[in-house]
Amino acid sequence: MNRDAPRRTRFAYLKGVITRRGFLSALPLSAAFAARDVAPPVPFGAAPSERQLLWHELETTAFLHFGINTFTGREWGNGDEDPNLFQPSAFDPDAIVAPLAGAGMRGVILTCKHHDGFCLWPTATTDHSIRKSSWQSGQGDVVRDIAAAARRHGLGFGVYLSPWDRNNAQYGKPAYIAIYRRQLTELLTHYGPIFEVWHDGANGGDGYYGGAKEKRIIDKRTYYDWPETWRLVRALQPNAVIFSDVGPDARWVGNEQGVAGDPCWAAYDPVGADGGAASPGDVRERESAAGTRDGSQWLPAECDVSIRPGWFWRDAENGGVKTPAQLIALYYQSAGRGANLLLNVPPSRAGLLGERDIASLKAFGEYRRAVFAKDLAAGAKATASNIRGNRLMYGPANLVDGQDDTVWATDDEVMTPQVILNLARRATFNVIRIREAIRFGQRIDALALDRWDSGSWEPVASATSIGPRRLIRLPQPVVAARLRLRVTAASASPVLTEFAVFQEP
Ligand code: FUL
Repeated sequence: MNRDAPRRTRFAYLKGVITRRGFLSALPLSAAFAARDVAPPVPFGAAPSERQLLWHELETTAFLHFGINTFTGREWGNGDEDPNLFQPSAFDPDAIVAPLAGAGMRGVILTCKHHDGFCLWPTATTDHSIRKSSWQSGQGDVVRDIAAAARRHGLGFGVYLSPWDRNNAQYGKPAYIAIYRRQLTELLTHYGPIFEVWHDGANGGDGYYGGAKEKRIIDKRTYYDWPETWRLVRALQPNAVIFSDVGPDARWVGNEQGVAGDPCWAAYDPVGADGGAASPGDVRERESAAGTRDGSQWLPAECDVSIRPGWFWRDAENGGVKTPAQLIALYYQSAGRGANLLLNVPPSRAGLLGERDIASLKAFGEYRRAVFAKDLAAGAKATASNIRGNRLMYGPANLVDGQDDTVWATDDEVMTPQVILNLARRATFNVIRIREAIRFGQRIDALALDRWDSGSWEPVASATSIGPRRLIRLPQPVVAARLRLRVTAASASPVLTEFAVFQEP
């Protein structure tokens, strides 16, 4: 999986050698010479592909559950709906996407087809689609419109295509797999770059199935021949991250509450419910939240959760929209543990987001901008117990330079180093952000933080897994003139890119 990804120069750590050459040449010749001999750290364990590195940077993304269920009030449509029920009266893709962008979402995934089989684009594969609705004279294409709006607002666009199809007469037979792949091909070739392809684990059961109205159970391990479908995705959209219960790029976190495990390891070796091979829809969910410390695959967690009680819009649930405080708490429990948050905000029958949903998104976005705009440790004077090869390019100043492509690294045998930040001015803070340079794998097992304000070190917090991002939200603000980060356990010499502190308003 890591081999076929294109190289991304922006993450080339050796770039530092070039950009800092002017600085290095000001050093005594011996130091500059010694520097040249230091090899970068060797990645530890499973490490992310280029497409996964890009995906980690998204941090928070949005889900849009929209379709025939929006008009029937159901969570799982049976597949026997009249397509003409799909009549969003004031559909406005920009009005849907703009509040998501305002909340800091960097991608949006649309339910192009849910379990009912109703397609939101004019597919050639079935009549159970938007083409059979009189809406926009049968010319409507919600996939096209949301994809275009996402691009206008700077968000990536992703597709959810339910493997289970309760409408299709062929479901359960080999012919349906060919149809599913044709649908995927349409989605991956007509709508520009796709950042994520989402395969649901809910598979097989009662349905309409072209009028057969029966129960169809499939073998989750063999029926879909997932490896072949994923080869198709790779061929059509090489940069798209493929999500399912078992990856191959991102894993379901194992719950629909949006909460990652603590710890939450990016690596994961999924096991089927019966202890055998795992597949989408057949995984020991309780193990998905934490992942596998020494797992063989980089399969980071994605935390899906709805802003409303249900995945689809229902007027009766307007009172259950999550508050800004709830969204903020979820952010710390998902993105703050190194996972990505996938927040569902379902459009209404009007084809718009609800007022309360928009208000919560707005406040969530304002919170994020207010808190994370100012790193109070930026520019602090940093000293470390060890620096890899005594090289400036691996020095602790890289933790507070605001750049994600510079690192503090230690010599290979130094597993539990510490770094001290002398803050430019005494700071009051209650949020801490630490990032590992995950290109080198997830190396740290535990760390502790201390503060110095009046003559002694005092413990502030501790954490286990770090990965792409660890946020610690203290119950009360604390004051510090100096900060100390102690790596207390590691599986390989630490490579960190950020140590930042912030103050909630
Ligand atoms: C589940 C589905 O069954 C729900 O309807 C929803 O789409 C959720 C995101 O995934 O497995």
